[in-house]
Amino acid sequence: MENIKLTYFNMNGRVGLIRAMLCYKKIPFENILITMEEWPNKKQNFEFHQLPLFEVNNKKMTQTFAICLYLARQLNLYPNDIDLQYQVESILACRDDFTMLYRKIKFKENNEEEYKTFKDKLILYLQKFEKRYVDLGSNKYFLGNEISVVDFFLGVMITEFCFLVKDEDILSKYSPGIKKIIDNLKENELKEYYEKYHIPLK
Ligand SMILES: N[C@@H](CCC(=O)N[C@@H](CS)C(=O)NCC(=O)O)C(=O)O
Repeated sequence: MENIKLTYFNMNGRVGLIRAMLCYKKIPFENILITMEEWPNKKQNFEFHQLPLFEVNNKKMTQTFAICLYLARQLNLYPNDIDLQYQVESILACRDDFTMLYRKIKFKENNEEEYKTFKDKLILYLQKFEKRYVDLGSNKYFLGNEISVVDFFLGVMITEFCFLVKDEDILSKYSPGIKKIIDNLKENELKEYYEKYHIPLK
């Protein structure tokens, strides 16, 4: 893959894991950041009037889920086994279950009830992810001994969701196996991403 551009806002949001996969695979890319001030005038230029936009040799791609799967396949971060492919798609699809709640928690004054709804939902999902991980054999990575796009999803997006829960270490408490994967990724495969691209949250 050559001549890669990724356009998004100055946040991790939907594209943290895309930046992380490119960084891990040492694929150079232009990390184009649009400010909120610029956005209203630029919005119309983008398909569906939303970001991210991913470009490979001027071929334009939209929709985060599809971009993630395209990249995972290109970069050998996607399993061959159809049951593991189901795991990938099913885990990545969980992102959308959090979109509205995530926005409320991240950008608005916290309302206690919304915070509790977010936290309870995240705990439920962490428990379900942990169960799948155990059922899959509790290996080095989520799907087994090969790293996949799911590990980037856990190490970037789920990590950011957990960070927003300030009053409890829910990752350790409800997903100890997944926490081990994430800690290991942060020391290794995700180290450079966290140093170069991750936008620290307050
Ligand atoms: N289904 C789209 C949703 C994209 C989306 O909601 N993008 C937001 C940023 S996370 C956006 O562009 N917001 C600005 C706007 O809608 O004007 C995807 O997964 O890529």
